[in-house]
Amino acid sequence: PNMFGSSATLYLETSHQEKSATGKASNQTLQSQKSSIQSKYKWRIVWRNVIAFVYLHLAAVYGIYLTFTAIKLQTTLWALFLAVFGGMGITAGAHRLWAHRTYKAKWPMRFMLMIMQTIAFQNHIYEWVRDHRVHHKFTDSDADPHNAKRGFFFSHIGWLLLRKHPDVMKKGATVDMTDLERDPIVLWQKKLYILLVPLFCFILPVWVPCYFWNETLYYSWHSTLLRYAFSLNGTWLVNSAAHIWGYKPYDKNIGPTENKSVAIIAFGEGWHNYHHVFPWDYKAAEFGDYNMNFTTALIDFCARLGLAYDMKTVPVDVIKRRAKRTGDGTRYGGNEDSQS
Ligand code: ST9
Ligand code: ZN
Ligand code: ZN
Repeated sequence: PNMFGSSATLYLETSHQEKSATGKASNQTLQSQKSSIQSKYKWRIVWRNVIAFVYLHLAAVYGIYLTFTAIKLQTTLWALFLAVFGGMGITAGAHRLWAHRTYKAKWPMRFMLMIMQTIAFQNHIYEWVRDHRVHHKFTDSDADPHNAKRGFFFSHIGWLLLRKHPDVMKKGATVDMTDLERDPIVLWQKKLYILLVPLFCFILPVWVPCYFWNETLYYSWHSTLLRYAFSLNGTWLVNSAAHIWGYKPYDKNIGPTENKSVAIIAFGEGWHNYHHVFPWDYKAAEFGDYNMNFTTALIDFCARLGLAYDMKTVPVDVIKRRAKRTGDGTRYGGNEDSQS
């Protein structure tokens, strides 16, 4: 095993074995067929991304040190605000609205969510949603962009450091994206992303502390990188940790898990076993409690303002029946009526 996942190792090893095995007569046909298919996939490391992410994480660690020694408190509060604001652009916007259509939103809300999603710099909405829909359709297989079968490192960050597996493109082409192609706000962001990202993820966030409370450019820059690295890792934990550790009350046969720590860090996106079984639920969880699902609170608040509507949920008896049929028994197991 290595950091890009054991299955990738297998691909490299089989292609190597294929060469060395040509002289040997006793090579199983099935084995060599498998090898020739798998050997077509080789890692192609994208060094630009490796360098960028190494720098980002070094700067973020230094940013932690500066936060406790030099950076002004206002600057840190500003960074925290942007982490939450941008994070909600991902959870309420890219994820629950655009990727899964769990509710509908009027255009002023969609516009705000688009700006918030840009602050988070996790690719434009169209690309984010395409990767995410492909992740749901082909979960934990080679066609899943962040296939968790390839290990923690690959599903966390490794997938952003390599060219994609050919299956992602091939099978990904079957995913319908026409709804996003009809949303002018999504198309506008896609077209101008190259300008919007530097502006909303870096330039404005760095400028505000310098202008309003005389923070130094150097400190503001490192605070901004810390905020960005923090939100990225919080998001990536959904793909890594919440596909590895936790209970599977709704379907024990799939990889995604219920992970409370991730739910707290990712504003309610850690109830991932539930989410993969019922992806159309706007709560992305069985329960509506706000403390571990800040995103649901935001959507409900917007609904009260009339900005969000048509929120979809799943009837309790449907959840119960499914949990009893395929769950691991940690919820509604045995006698369903003893638990609320
Ligand atoms: C980032 C994204 O971090 C994080 C997403 C996380 C998702 C989490 C889900 C959980 C939900 C909850 C979130 C909670 C959040 C809480 C916040 C808490 C604080 N289908 O990609 P390319 C085709 S991004 C169909 O270049 P390469 C397509 O034709 C970080 N087709 O592939 C495409 O062309 P076009 C910042 C697909 O060359 C062509 O292939 N961003 C699909 O292999 C080429 O696509 C970065 O760092 C598909 N899925 O490169 C950038 N995909 O687009 C990183 C591709 O023209 N990315 N095609 O249609 C890259 O540099 C590259 O994508 C690459 C692969 C090197 C990784
Ligand atoms: Zn999802
Ligand atoms: Zn997932």
